[in-house]
Amino acid sequence: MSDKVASQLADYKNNSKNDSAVTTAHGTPIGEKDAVLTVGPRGPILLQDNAFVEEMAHFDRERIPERVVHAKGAGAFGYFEVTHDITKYTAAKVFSNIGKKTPIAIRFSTVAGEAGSADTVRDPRGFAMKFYTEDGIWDLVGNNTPIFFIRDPILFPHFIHSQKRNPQTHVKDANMFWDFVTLRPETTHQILFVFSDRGIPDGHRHMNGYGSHTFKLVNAEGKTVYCKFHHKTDQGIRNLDVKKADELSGTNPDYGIKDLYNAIATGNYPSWTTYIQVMTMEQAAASKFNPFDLTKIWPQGDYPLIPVGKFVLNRNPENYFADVEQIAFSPAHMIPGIEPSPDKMLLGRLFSYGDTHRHRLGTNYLQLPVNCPFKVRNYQRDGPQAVSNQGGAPNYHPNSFNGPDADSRAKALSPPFAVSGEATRYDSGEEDNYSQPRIFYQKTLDQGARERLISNIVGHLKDAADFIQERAIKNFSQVDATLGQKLAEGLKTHRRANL
Ligand code: HDE
Repeated sequence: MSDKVASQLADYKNNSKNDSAVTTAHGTPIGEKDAVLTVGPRGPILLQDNAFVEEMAHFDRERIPERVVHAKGAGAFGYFEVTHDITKYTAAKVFSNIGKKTPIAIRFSTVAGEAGSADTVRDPRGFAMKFYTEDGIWDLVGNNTPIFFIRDPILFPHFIHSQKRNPQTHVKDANMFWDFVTLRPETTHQILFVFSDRGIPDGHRHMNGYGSHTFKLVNAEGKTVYCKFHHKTDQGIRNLDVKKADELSGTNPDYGIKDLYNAIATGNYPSWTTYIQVMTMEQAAASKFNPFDLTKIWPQGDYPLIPVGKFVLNRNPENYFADVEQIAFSPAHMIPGIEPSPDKMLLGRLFSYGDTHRHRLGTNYLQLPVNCPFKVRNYQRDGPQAVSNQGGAPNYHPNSFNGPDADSRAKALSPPFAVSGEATRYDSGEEDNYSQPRIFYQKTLDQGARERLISNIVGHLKDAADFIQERAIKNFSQVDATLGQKLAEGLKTHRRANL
Protein backbone atom coordinates (compact mmCIF):
# COMPACT_ATOMS: atom_id res chain seq x y z
CA MET A 1 0.00 0.00 0.00
CA SER A 2 1.63 3.30 -1.03
CA ASP A 3 2.00 5.94 1.69
CA LYS A 4 -0.59 8.57 0.73
CA VAL A 5 -0.25 10.14 4.16
CA ALA A 6 3.40 10.96 3.39
CA SER A 7 2.64 12.29 -0.13
CA GLN A 8 -0.46 14.33 0.77
CA LEU A 9 1.10 17.76 0.12
CA ALA A 10 2.74 16.71 -3.14
CA ASP A 11 -0.58 15.19 -4.27
CA TYR A 12 -2.34 18.43 -3.43
CA LYS A 13 0.15 20.37 -5.50
CA ASN A 14 -0.23 18.07 -8.49
CA ASN A 15 -4.01 18.26 -8.38
CA SER A 16 -4.47 22.00 -7.90
CA LYS A 17 -3.60 25.27 -9.63
CA ASN A 18 -1.94 28.21 -7.91
CA ASP A 19 -3.86 30.88 -9.77
CA SER A 20 -5.38 33.17 -7.16
CA ALA A 21 -3.97 35.60 -4.63
CA VAL A 22 -3.96 35.12 -0.89
CA THR A 23 -6.76 37.09 0.79
CA THR A 24 -7.82 38.39 4.17
CA ALA A 25 -10.72 36.61 5.86
CA HIS A 26 -13.03 39.23 4.31
CA GLY A 27 -11.81 38.23 0.89
CA THR A 28 -9.58 41.08 -0.21
CA PRO A 29 -6.21 40.38 -1.85
CA ILE A 30 -3.12 40.87 0.30
CA GLY A 31 -0.18 42.68 -1.28
CA GLU A 32 2.62 41.51 1.02
CA LYS A 33 2.25 38.22 2.90
CA ASP A 34 5.49 37.69 4.80
CA ALA A 35 6.06 40.97 6.61
CA VAL A 36 4.17 43.07 9.16
CA LEU A 37 3.50 46.77 8.55
CA THR A 38 6.17 48.77 10.36
CA VAL A 39 7.50 52.31 10.61
CA GLY A 40 10.92 51.83 9.15
CA PRO A 41 12.55 48.41 8.69
CA ARG A 42 13.07 47.90 12.44
CA GLY A 43 9.55 48.72 13.66
CA PRO A 44 7.40 49.52 15.58
CA ILE A 45 4.30 47.78 14.14
CA LEU A 46 1.24 49.84 13.19
CA LEU A 47 -2.14 48.83 14.59
CA GLN A 48 -3.65 49.47 11.19
CA ASP A 49 -2.03 46.24 9.92
CA ASN A 50 -5.37 44.45 9.83
CA ALA A 51 -3.98 41.50 7.87
CA PHE A 52 -1.68 40.80 10.84
CA VAL A 53 -4.18 41.54 13.62
CA GLU A 54 -6.83 39.39 11.95
CA GLU A 55 -4.41 36.50 11.39
CA MET A 56 -3.22 36.55 15.01
CA ALA A 57 -6.72 36.89 16.43
CA HIS A 58 -7.87 33.91 14.41
CA PHE A 59 -4.82 31.86 15.34
CA ASP A 60 -5.39 32.60 19.03
CA ARG A 61 -8.77 30.91 18.70
CA GLU A 62 -7.79 27.93 16.53
CA ARG A 63 -8.40 25.23 19.12
CA ILE A 64 -11.80 24.17 20.31
CA PRO A 65 -12.19 22.02 23.40
CA GLU A 66 -11.27 18.44 22.63
CA ARG A 67 -13.93 15.81 23.20
CA VAL A 68 -14.07 15.04 26.94
CA VAL A 69 -13.82 11.37 25.95
CA HIS A 70 -12.97 9.85 22.54
CA ALA A 71 -10.65 12.80 21.81
CA LYS A 72 -8.32 10.92 19.42
CA GLY A 73 -9.96 9.74 16.25
CA ALA A 74 -9.94 9.05 12.54
CA GLY A 75 -12.81 9.83 10.19
CA ALA A 76 -13.97 8.76 6.74
CA PHE A 77 -16.98 8.87 4.44
CA GLY A 78 -18.80 6.35 2.30
CA TYR A 79 -22.18 4.73 1.85
CA PHE A 80 -24.49 2.21 3.48
CA GLU A 81 -26.32 -0.21 1.17
CA VAL A 82 -29.36 -2.31 2.04
CA THR A 83 -28.88 -5.96 1.05
CA HIS A 84 -31.81 -7.58 2.91
CA ASP A 85 -35.39 -6.53 3.52
CA ILE A 86 -36.15 -5.63 7.14
CA THR A 87 -39.25 -3.52 6.45
CA LYS A 88 -41.32 -5.93 8.52
CA TYR A 89 -39.43 -4.56 11.53
CA THR A 90 -38.86 -0.92 10.66
CA ALA A 91 -40.23 1.74 8.33
CA ALA A 92 -37.04 3.81 8.64
CA LYS A 93 -36.43 5.09 5.11
CA VAL A 94 -32.76 4.18 5.26
CA PHE A 95 -33.88 0.51 5.09
CA SER A 96 -36.81 0.98 2.67
CA ASN A 97 -35.62 -1.19 -0.22
CA ILE A 98 -32.86 -3.56 -1.22
CA GLY A 99 -30.11 -1.77 -3.11
CA LYS A 100 -30.81 1.58 -1.48
CA LYS A 101 -27.65 3.55 -0.73
CA THR A 102 -27.32 6.23 1.94
CA PRO A 103 -24.25 8.44 2.40
CA ILE A 104 -22.49 7.95 5.73
CA ALA A 105 -19.71 9.45 7.81
CA ILE A 106 -17.80 7.49 10.41
CA ARG A 107 -15.39 8.31 13.22
CA PHE A 108 -13.27 5.72 14.99
CA SER A 109 -11.61 6.68 18.25
CA THR A 110 -9.90 5.60 21.42
CA VAL A 111 -11.67 6.64 24.62
CA ALA A 112 -9.46 7.74 27.49
CA GLY A 113 -6.48 9.43 25.82
CA GLU A 114 -6.21 13.04 24.75
CA ALA A 115 -6.31 14.24 21.14
CA GLY A 116 -2.56 13.65 20.74
CA SER A 117 -2.43 10.22 22.40
CA ALA A 118 -1.33 6.96 20.76
CA ASP A 119 -3.73 4.86 18.70
CA THR A 120 -2.47 1.47 19.84
CA VAL A 121 -3.44 1.52 23.50
CA ARG A 122 -5.68 -0.94 25.35
CA ASP A 123 -9.07 0.76 25.36
CA PRO A 124 -12.47 0.29 23.77
CA ARG A 125 -12.71 1.92 20.34
CA GLY A 126 -15.48 4.33 19.41
CA PHE A 127 -17.39 3.35 16.28
CA ALA A 128 -19.63 6.34 15.53
CA MET A 129 -21.73 6.40 12.37
CA LYS A 130 -23.72 9.23 10.81
CA PHE A 131 -26.32 8.31 8.19
CA TYR A 132 -27.42 11.20 5.96
CA THR A 133 -30.93 9.78 5.34
CA GLU A 134 -33.93 11.22 3.50
CA ASP A 135 -35.52 11.71 6.90
CA GLY A 136 -32.56 13.63 8.31
CA ILE A 137 -29.57 12.53 10.34
CA TRP A 138 -29.44 9.17 12.07
CA ASP A 139 -26.43 8.72 14.35
CA LEU A 140 -25.55 5.24 15.57
CA VAL A 141 -22.88 6.09 18.13
CA GLY A 142 -21.42 2.76 19.12
CA ASN A 143 -18.21 1.09 20.15
CA ASN A 144 -16.22 -1.94 19.00
CA THR A 145 -17.69 -3.82 21.97
CA PRO A 146 -21.29 -5.03 22.29
CA ILE A 147 -21.35 -4.15 26.01
CA PHE A 148 -20.24 -1.34 28.33
CA PHE A 149 -18.70 -0.96 31.80
CA ILE A 150 -21.73 0.39 33.66
CA ARG A 151 -25.50 0.26 33.43
CA ASP A 152 -26.49 3.52 35.14
CA PRO A 153 -25.56 6.78 33.39
CA ILE A 154 -25.04 8.68 36.65
CA LEU A 155 -21.82 6.68 37.11
CA PHE A 156 -20.34 7.75 33.78
CA PRO A 157 -18.43 10.90 34.83
CA HIS A 158 -16.96 8.94 37.77
CA PHE A 159 -16.00 5.99 35.64
CA ILE A 160 -14.31 8.36 33.15
CA HIS A 161 -12.49 10.28 35.90
CA SER A 162 -11.07 6.98 37.13
CA GLN A 163 -9.68 6.21 33.65
CA LYS A 164 -8.16 9.64 33.09
CA ARG A 165 -5.40 11.52 34.92
CA ASN A 166 -4.99 11.76 38.67
CA PRO A 167 -6.03 15.28 39.72
CA GLN A 168 -2.78 15.93 41.61
CA THR A 169 -0.07 13.94 39.82
CA HIS A 170 -1.59 14.39 36.35
CA VAL A 171 -0.70 10.83 35.38
CA LYS A 172 -2.92 7.81 34.79
CA ASP A 173 -3.43 6.03 38.06
CA ALA A 174 -3.93 2.25 38.44
CA ASN A 175 -5.43 2.79 41.90
CA MET A 176 -8.18 5.01 40.53
CA PHE A 177 -8.85 2.64 37.65
CA TRP A 178 -9.05 -0.59 39.68
CA ASP A 179 -10.66 0.99 42.71
CA PHE A 180 -13.66 2.14 40.70
CA VAL A 181 -14.10 -0.99 38.60
CA THR A 182 -13.78 -3.35 41.56
CA LEU A 183 -16.27 -1.34 43.63
CA ARG A 184 -18.71 -1.57 40.71
CA PRO A 185 -18.50 -5.25 39.64
CA GLU A 186 -20.97 -4.70 36.79
CA THR A 187 -17.80 -3.55 34.96
CA THR A 188 -16.43 -7.14 34.98
CA HIS A 189 -17.81 -8.21 31.59
CA GLN A 190 -16.38 -5.23 29.71
CA ILE A 191 -13.11 -5.38 31.67
CA LEU A 192 -12.64 -8.98 30.49
CA PHE A 193 -13.36 -7.90 26.92
CA VAL A 194 -10.96 -4.96 27.04
CA PHE A 195 -8.15 -6.99 28.62
CA SER A 196 -8.60 -9.77 26.06
CA ASP A 197 -6.91 -9.73 22.63
CA ARG A 198 -9.68 -7.51 21.25
CA GLY A 199 -8.60 -4.71 23.61
CA ILE A 200 -5.96 -3.61 21.08
CA PRO A 201 -7.34 -3.84 17.53
CA ASP A 202 -4.90 -3.63 14.63
CA GLY A 203 -5.96 -0.21 13.34
CA HIS A 204 -9.61 0.67 12.78
CA ARG A 205 -10.36 -1.53 9.78
CA HIS A 206 -10.02 -4.88 11.51
CA MET A 207 -12.60 -4.58 14.24
CA ASN A 208 -16.35 -5.05 14.51
CA GLY A 209 -18.75 -2.28 15.48
CA TYR A 210 -21.85 -2.46 17.66
CA GLY A 211 -24.75 -0.11 18.33
CA SER A 212 -24.39 -1.75 21.77
CA HIS A 213 -27.68 -0.47 23.21
CA THR A 214 -31.11 -1.94 22.74
CA PHE A 215 -33.17 0.18 20.34
CA LYS A 216 -36.83 0.02 19.38
CA LEU A 217 -37.86 -0.42 15.75
CA VAL A 218 -41.28 0.63 14.47
CA ASN A 219 -42.79 -0.70 11.23
CA ALA A 220 -45.31 0.91 8.89
CA GLU A 221 -48.22 -0.53 10.92
CA GLY A 222 -46.84 1.02 14.09
CA LYS A 223 -45.75 -2.43 15.44
CA THR A 224 -42.61 -2.38 17.56
CA VAL A 225 -39.74 -4.77 18.33
CA TYR A 226 -36.49 -4.27 20.20
CA CYS A 227 -33.23 -4.59 18.32
CA LYS A 228 -29.45 -4.45 18.50
CA PHE A 229 -27.09 -3.47 15.67
CA HIS A 230 -23.89 -5.35 14.77
CA HIS A 231 -21.30 -4.48 12.10
CA LYS A 232 -18.85 -7.24 11.23
CA THR A 233 -15.60 -6.23 9.58
CA ASP A 234 -15.13 -7.70 6.08
CA GLN A 235 -11.36 -7.30 6.57
CA GLY A 236 -11.42 -9.92 9.35
CA ILE A 237 -10.68 -9.32 13.01
CA ARG A 238 -7.01 -8.54 13.64
CA ASN A 239 -5.47 -7.49 16.93
CA LEU A 240 -2.01 -6.30 17.92
CA ASP A 241 0.06 -8.16 20.45
CA VAL A 242 1.00 -6.16 23.50
CA LYS A 243 4.69 -5.79 22.65
CA LYS A 244 4.06 -4.59 19.11
CA ALA A 245 1.35 -2.20 20.30
CA ASP A 246 3.67 -0.69 22.93
CA GLU A 247 6.38 -0.24 20.33
CA LEU A 248 3.99 1.47 17.92
CA SER A 249 2.80 3.83 20.66
CA GLY A 250 6.32 5.25 20.68
CA THR A 251 7.33 5.00 17.03
CA ASN A 252 4.02 5.48 15.21
CA PRO A 253 1.37 6.91 17.55
CA ASP A 254 -0.97 7.74 14.64
CA TYR A 255 -0.93 4.16 13.37
CA GLY A 256 -4.72 3.87 13.18
CA ILE A 257 -5.27 7.18 11.38
CA LYS A 258 -2.53 6.42 8.84
CA ASP A 259 -3.75 2.90 8.16
CA LEU A 260 -7.30 4.09 7.43
CA TYR A 261 -6.21 7.08 5.33
CA ASN A 262 -3.77 5.08 3.23
CA ALA A 263 -6.23 2.24 2.67
CA ILE A 264 -8.90 4.61 1.36
CA ALA A 265 -6.49 6.79 -0.62
CA THR A 266 -5.20 3.74 -2.50
CA GLY A 267 -8.65 2.36 -3.31
CA ASN A 268 -8.49 -0.41 -0.74
CA TYR A 269 -11.91 0.52 0.66
CA PRO A 270 -12.78 -1.07 3.99
CA SER A 271 -16.29 -2.46 4.44
CA TRP A 272 -18.48 -3.98 7.11
CA THR A 273 -21.62 -6.15 7.02
CA THR A 274 -24.51 -4.98 9.18
CA TYR A 275 -26.86 -7.29 11.07
CA ILE A 276 -29.62 -6.82 13.61
CA GLN A 277 -30.84 -8.97 16.46
CA VAL A 278 -34.55 -8.73 17.13
CA MET A 279 -36.50 -9.35 20.34
CA THR A 280 -40.27 -9.08 20.39
CA MET A 281 -42.02 -7.07 23.11
CA GLU A 282 -43.34 -10.37 24.52
CA GLN A 283 -39.87 -11.94 24.56
CA ALA A 284 -38.52 -8.84 26.31
CA ALA A 285 -41.22 -9.00 28.98
CA ALA A 286 -40.47 -12.70 29.60
CA SER A 287 -36.65 -12.47 29.32
CA LYS A 288 -34.68 -13.95 32.21
CA PHE A 289 -32.05 -11.23 31.90
CA ASN A 290 -32.73 -7.51 31.59
CA PRO A 291 -32.65 -6.89 27.82
CA PHE A 292 -31.98 -3.18 28.46
CA ASP A 293 -28.85 -3.83 30.52
CA LEU A 294 -25.85 -2.54 28.55
CA THR A 295 -23.44 -4.81 30.43
CA LYS A 296 -25.10 -7.82 28.77
CA ILE A 297 -25.22 -9.24 25.28
CA TRP A 298 -28.24 -10.94 23.78
CA PRO A 299 -27.21 -14.59 23.17
CA GLN A 300 -27.07 -15.17 19.43
CA GLY A 301 -28.43 -18.71 19.88
CA ASP A 302 -31.71 -17.18 21.10
CA TYR A 303 -31.64 -13.98 19.05
CA PRO A 304 -29.85 -14.80 15.79
CA LEU A 305 -28.13 -12.23 13.60
CA ILE A 306 -30.34 -11.04 10.74
CA PRO A 307 -28.42 -9.59 7.78
CA VAL A 308 -29.37 -6.05 6.77
CA GLY A 309 -26.72 -4.41 4.62
CA LYS A 310 -23.15 -3.35 4.24
CA PHE A 311 -21.17 -0.17 4.32
CA VAL A 312 -18.08 0.92 2.50
CA LEU A 313 -15.67 3.75 3.32
CA ASN A 314 -14.41 5.25 0.07
CA ARG A 315 -13.57 8.89 0.82
CA ASN A 316 -11.04 10.47 3.13
CA PRO A 317 -11.79 13.77 4.87
CA GLU A 318 -10.83 16.76 2.76
CA ASN A 319 -10.01 18.75 5.84
CA TYR A 320 -9.58 17.03 9.20
CA PHE A 321 -10.83 19.89 11.34
CA ALA A 322 -13.95 20.64 9.28
CA ASP A 323 -14.85 17.02 8.63
CA VAL A 324 -13.71 15.12 11.72
CA GLU A 325 -12.94 17.47 14.60
CA GLN A 326 -16.24 19.27 14.06
CA ILE A 327 -18.34 16.20 13.36
CA ALA A 328 -20.84 15.83 16.18
CA PHE A 329 -22.66 12.56 16.78
CA SER A 330 -25.60 12.16 19.10
CA PRO A 331 -27.61 9.08 20.03
CA ALA A 332 -30.57 11.48 20.23
CA HIS A 333 -30.39 11.91 16.44
CA MET A 334 -32.87 9.20 15.47
CA ILE A 335 -35.23 9.02 12.51
CA PRO A 336 -38.85 7.87 12.23
CA GLY A 337 -38.86 4.06 12.56
CA ILE A 338 -36.02 3.95 15.11
CA GLU A 339 -36.68 4.88 18.74
CA PRO A 340 -34.96 4.54 22.10
CA SER A 341 -35.66 1.54 24.34
CA PRO A 342 -35.87 1.96 28.15
CA ASP A 343 -32.06 1.32 28.37
CA LYS A 344 -31.03 3.85 31.06
CA MET A 345 -27.60 4.32 29.56
CA LEU A 346 -29.05 5.18 26.16
CA LEU A 347 -31.52 7.59 27.73
CA GLY A 348 -28.71 9.25 29.71
CA ARG A 349 -26.71 9.64 26.51
CA LEU A 350 -29.63 11.29 24.70
CA PHE A 351 -29.06 14.37 26.85
CA SER A 352 -25.27 14.38 27.12
CA TYR A 353 -24.16 14.57 23.50
CA GLY A 354 -26.14 17.62 22.37
CA ASP A 355 -25.08 19.30 25.59
CA THR A 356 -21.37 18.70 24.99
CA HIS A 357 -21.71 19.81 21.35
CA ARG A 358 -23.30 23.11 22.36
CA HIS A 359 -20.34 23.64 24.67
CA ARG A 360 -17.63 22.38 22.29
CA LEU A 361 -18.93 23.66 18.96
CA GLY A 362 -21.67 26.16 19.78
CA THR A 363 -25.44 26.46 19.70
CA ASN A 364 -25.63 26.14 15.93
CA TYR A 365 -23.36 23.10 15.62
CA LEU A 366 -25.97 21.39 13.47
CA GLN A 367 -25.54 24.08 10.82
CA LEU A 368 -22.00 22.88 10.11
CA PRO A 369 -22.21 21.10 6.74
CA VAL A 370 -20.72 17.81 8.01
CA ASN A 371 -23.36 17.61 10.74
CA CYS A 372 -26.42 18.42 8.68
CA PRO A 373 -26.23 19.22 5.00
CA PHE A 374 -30.04 19.39 4.78
CA LYS A 375 -32.36 22.32 4.45
CA VAL A 376 -33.81 22.43 7.95
CA ARG A 377 -37.24 24.00 8.54
CA ASN A 378 -38.09 24.81 12.13
CA TYR A 379 -38.51 27.68 14.56
CA GLN A 380 -35.00 27.89 16.02
CA ARG A 381 -33.31 31.17 15.16
CA ASP A 382 -30.18 33.24 15.78
CA GLY A 383 -27.33 32.46 18.18
CA PRO A 384 -23.62 32.51 17.32
CA GLN A 385 -22.71 31.66 13.70
CA ALA A 386 -26.29 31.30 12.47
CA VAL A 387 -25.39 30.75 8.83
CA SER A 388 -28.68 29.21 7.83
CA ASN A 389 -31.26 31.34 9.60
CA GLN A 390 -34.28 30.55 7.40
CA GLY A 391 -34.81 33.96 5.81
CA GLY A 392 -38.26 35.47 6.16
CA ALA A 393 -40.06 32.30 7.26
CA PRO A 394 -42.26 32.72 10.35
CA ASN A 395 -40.34 32.15 13.60
CA TYR A 396 -43.31 31.12 15.79
CA HIS A 397 -45.76 28.20 15.77
CA PRO A 398 -48.67 27.91 15.20
CA ASN A 399 -48.85 30.50 12.44
CA SER A 400 -50.96 31.33 9.39
CA PHE A 401 -48.05 32.08 7.03
CA ASN A 402 -46.72 28.81 5.61
CA GLY A 403 -44.45 27.92 8.50
CA PRO A 404 -43.69 24.16 8.68
CA ASP A 405 -46.19 21.84 10.39
CA ALA A 406 -46.05 18.45 12.11
CA ASP A 407 -45.65 15.35 9.95
CA SER A 408 -48.33 12.66 10.16
CA ARG A 409 -46.00 9.81 9.09
CA ALA A 410 -43.49 10.71 11.81
CA LYS A 411 -46.37 10.71 14.29
CA ALA A 412 -47.57 7.28 13.19
CA LEU A 413 -44.04 5.91 13.53
CA SER A 414 -43.80 7.04 17.12
CA PRO A 415 -46.64 5.04 18.67
CA PRO A 416 -47.59 5.52 22.33
CA PHE A 417 -45.94 3.15 24.78
CA ALA A 418 -46.87 2.14 28.31
CA VAL A 419 -44.68 2.78 31.33
CA SER A 420 -45.35 1.80 34.91
CA GLY A 421 -43.54 1.32 38.21
CA GLU A 422 -42.52 3.25 41.27
CA ALA A 423 -40.20 6.16 40.72
CA THR A 424 -37.06 5.92 42.85
CA ARG A 425 -33.29 5.58 42.39
CA TYR A 426 -32.62 1.87 41.82
CA ASP A 427 -28.98 0.92 42.40
CA SER A 428 -28.42 -1.92 39.93
CA GLY A 429 -24.88 -2.68 41.15
CA GLU A 430 -25.59 -6.22 42.24
CA GLU A 431 -27.67 -7.37 39.27
CA ASP A 432 -26.22 -10.62 37.90
CA ASN A 433 -22.68 -9.38 37.28
CA TYR A 434 -20.93 -12.67 36.63
CA SER A 435 -23.01 -15.10 34.55
CA GLN A 436 -22.21 -13.64 31.12
CA PRO A 437 -18.55 -12.88 31.99
CA ARG A 438 -18.32 -16.56 33.00
CA ILE A 439 -19.53 -17.67 29.55
CA PHE A 440 -17.09 -15.22 27.92
CA TYR A 441 -14.16 -16.53 29.97
CA GLN A 442 -14.99 -20.22 29.85
CA LYS A 443 -16.55 -20.60 26.38
CA THR A 444 -15.69 -17.67 24.11
CA LEU A 445 -11.97 -17.55 24.91
CA ASP A 446 -9.68 -20.49 24.16
CA GLN A 447 -6.82 -21.53 26.42
CA GLY A 448 -4.27 -19.22 24.79
CA ALA A 449 -6.64 -16.24 24.91
CA ARG A 450 -7.34 -16.93 28.60
CA GLU A 451 -3.64 -16.93 29.39
CA ARG A 452 -3.05 -13.66 27.53
CA LEU A 453 -6.04 -12.13 29.32
CA ILE A 454 -4.57 -13.07 32.70
CA SER A 455 -1.17 -11.70 31.79
CA ASN A 456 -2.74 -8.44 30.52
CA ILE A 457 -4.73 -7.97 33.72
CA VAL A 458 -1.72 -8.75 35.91
CA GLY A 459 0.40 -6.30 33.87
CA HIS A 460 -1.99 -3.48 34.77
CA LEU A 461 -3.45 -4.49 38.14
CA LYS A 462 0.05 -4.95 39.60
CA ASP A 463 0.33 -1.17 39.93
CA ALA A 464 -2.70 -0.91 42.22
CA ALA A 465 -2.54 -1.13 46.02
CA ASP A 466 -2.75 -4.57 47.67
CA PHE A 467 -6.25 -4.13 49.02
CA ILE A 468 -7.51 -3.20 45.56
CA GLN A 469 -5.71 -6.18 44.02
CA GLU A 470 -7.40 -8.40 46.60
CA ARG A 471 -10.81 -6.98 45.84
CA ALA A 472 -10.19 -7.56 42.13
CA ILE A 473 -9.14 -11.17 42.74
CA LYS A 474 -12.30 -11.71 44.77
CA ASN A 475 -14.46 -10.31 41.97
CA PHE A 476 -12.73 -12.25 39.21
CA SER A 477 -12.98 -15.46 41.31
CA GLN A 478 -16.74 -15.12 41.08
CA VAL A 479 -16.43 -15.28 37.29
CA ASP A 480 -14.28 -18.40 37.52
CA ALA A 481 -12.34 -19.81 40.46
CA THR A 482 -9.27 -20.63 38.35
CA LEU A 483 -9.23 -17.13 36.90
CA GLY A 484 -9.08 -15.70 40.43
CA GLN A 485 -6.42 -18.19 41.44
CA LYS A 486 -4.21 -17.52 38.42
CA LEU A 487 -4.48 -13.79 38.91
CA ALA A 488 -3.49 -14.20 42.56
CA GLU A 489 -0.46 -16.25 41.50
CA GLY A 490 0.51 -13.74 38.82
CA LEU A 491 0.22 -10.84 41.22
CA LYS A 492 2.13 -12.47 44.08
CA THR A 493 5.44 -11.14 42.90
CA HIS A 494 4.02 -7.65 42.54
CA ARG A 495 2.48 -7.01 45.96
CA ARG A 496 2.81 -3.36 46.94
CA ALA A 497 2.70 -1.66 50.29
CA ASN A 498 -0.83 -1.03 51.44
CA LEU A 499 -1.99 2.53 50.89
FE1 HDE B 1 -20.16 8.37 24.83
N1 HDE B 1 -19.74 10.35 24.93
N2 HDE B 1 -21.08 8.47 26.62
N3 HDE B 1 -20.48 6.34 24.80
N4 HDE B 1 -19.26 8.20 23.05
C1 HDE B 1 -19.07 11.04 24.00
O1 HDE B 1 -19.69 13.15 23.15
C2 HDE B 1 -21.49 9.61 27.22
C3 HDE B 1 -21.11 5.62 25.77
C4 HDE B 1 -19.21 7.12 22.25
O2 HDE B 1 -16.52 10.11 17.39
C5 HDE B 1 -19.09 12.52 24.26
O3 HDE B 1 -19.08 14.33 21.34
C6 HDE B 1 -22.30 9.31 28.37
C7 HDE B 1 -21.44 4.31 25.30
C8 HDE B 1 -18.47 7.42 21.04
O4 HDE B 1 -17.30 12.04 18.02
C9 HDE B 1 -20.00 12.66 25.49
C10 HDE B 1 -22.35 7.94 28.45
C11 HDE B 1 -20.99 4.26 24.01
C12 HDE B 1 -18.09 8.75 21.17
C13 HDE B 1 -20.32 11.21 25.79
C14 HDE B 1 -21.58 7.42 27.34
C15 HDE B 1 -20.38 5.54 23.73
C16 HDE B 1 -18.61 9.22 22.44
C17 HDE B 1 -17.75 13.18 24.37
C18 HDE B 1 -23.01 7.07 29.50
C19 HDE B 1 -21.03 3.10 23.01
C20 HDE B 1 -17.27 9.56 20.21
C21 HDE B 1 -17.57 13.97 23.10
C22 HDE B 1 -24.39 7.30 29.73
C23 HDE B 1 -22.29 2.45 22.88
C24 HDE B 1 -18.10 10.14 19.11
C25 HDE B 1 -18.82 13.85 22.40
C26 HDE B 1 -17.25 10.82 18.09
C27 HDE B 1 -18.48 10.53 22.91
C28 HDE B 1 -21.15 10.88 26.80
C29 HDE B 1 -21.37 6.04 27.13
C30 HDE B 1 -19.78 5.82 22.46
C31 HDE B 1 -19.48 13.43 26.64
C32 HDE B 1 -22.94 10.33 29.28
C33 HDE B 1 -22.18 3.24 26.07
C34 HDE B 1 -18.17 6.49 19.90
O5 HDE B 1 -21.13 13.37 25.22
